[in-house]
Amino acid sequence: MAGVVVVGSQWGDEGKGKITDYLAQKADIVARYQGGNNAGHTIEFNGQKFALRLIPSGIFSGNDVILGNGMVINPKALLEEMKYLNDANISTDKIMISDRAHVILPYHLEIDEIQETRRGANNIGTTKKGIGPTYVDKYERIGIRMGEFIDEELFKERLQEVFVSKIVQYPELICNAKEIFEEYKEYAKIIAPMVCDTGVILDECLQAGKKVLFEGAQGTMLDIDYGTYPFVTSSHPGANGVAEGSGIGPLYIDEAVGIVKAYTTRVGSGAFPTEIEGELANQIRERGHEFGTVTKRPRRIGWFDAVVVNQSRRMSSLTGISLMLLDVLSGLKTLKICTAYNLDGKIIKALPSTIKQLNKVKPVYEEMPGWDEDITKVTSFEELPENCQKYLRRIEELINCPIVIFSVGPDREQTIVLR
Ligand code: 2SA
Ligand code: MG
Repeated sequence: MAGVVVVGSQWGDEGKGKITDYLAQKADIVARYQGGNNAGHTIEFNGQKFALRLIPSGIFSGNDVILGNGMVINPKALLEEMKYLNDANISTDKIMISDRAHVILPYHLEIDEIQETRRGANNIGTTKKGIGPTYVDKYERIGIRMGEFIDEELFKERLQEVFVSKIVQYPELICNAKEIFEEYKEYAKIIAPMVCDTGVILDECLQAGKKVLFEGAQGTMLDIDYGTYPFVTSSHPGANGVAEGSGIGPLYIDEAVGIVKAYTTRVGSGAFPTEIEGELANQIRERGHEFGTVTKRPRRIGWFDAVVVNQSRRMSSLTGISLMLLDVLSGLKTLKICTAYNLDGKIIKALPSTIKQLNKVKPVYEEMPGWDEDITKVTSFEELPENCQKYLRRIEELINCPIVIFSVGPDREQTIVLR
């Protein structure tokens, strides 16, 4: 192994934090390559629960951790998260931040809010962390990158220049450049020693045969190109985003583990073909604690959608699946799996590109009998009830990818590694 990537393979919140934490123990370095503090990775061990937004989960294993160039980083949120970890006696000395990562500033947060309001009923349901507006600046080529941010003079200059154009576009902005500068130049001083060319560091590690774990955030259905556009985030959460967002080439990636729930969830707006509502959805939501880590929003619930996961396998060249929250399904009489979509009478096996079509598709379901047993103490595949084993085997067949890990509870001990 050289490079391994952990990929959210539905709409995010699949339980990546837990698997990253597990795999991080075998890696030398852990890197994030996209997104920002819109992520919410929950890790539980020794009866303690941590929620990370920006810092890679490898921080708990004492790994070197990298915030890659493909990320958008809110300096204030980063320092808060470091303090949160330090207060729990977890060292943050090994954080490295790409000099090319883009900086989220207060106007990005305000603009995120303003845009969502302007969208009205068609709002995306963003996390309002300024993610989209910061990526817009990146591609408009006016963004402020970490390398500039930590150069006080340059930061001041760039900020003034950018702010002038922002205030024209968004006259309702409350923040102002002077105050932002005064506050953020202090953050820059603390962050400066962590900023470097992280692509070079990753390359050196990989060349030396060290193990790098790439930690994806969100999920492939939120990919800016291949997700349920425009109800997506502004980055590439899959393995397809690793090279772009970390400064190394794609051939370093040897394994891509897709993290998948045994059912499906989504937060925010947008099409969700296998969505279920009512009592059953409530039951799964409560049992699976399906509420956003960052925003506490109740997540929408649906059946397992093989079309979605199959697309994720394709986009990320998944080599294995980690099936999460399997225990949540115990006690359901019948389980449904979506094997294809029916679009105007035509059976399709890939997601259509427009929301209009996506809103029209009808899932084609296959039904399987459920199981009643409590499986939270299971330690092997063989101990799973027969119907549960069949459910796993069927999923593997449908997505043409082996299940390499399954999980039956939040603790490190409840992760069963198959191969
Ligand atoms: P944004 O803020 O621009 O990235 O939002 C755009 C869409 O992407 C979705 N999105 C997410 N979906 C699931 N989980 C996410 N992270 C947090 C978590 C979410 C939370 O892990 O729990 O706390 O609510 C995440 N981040 C972005 C978002 O819902 C929009 O649909
Ligand atoms: Mg999450």
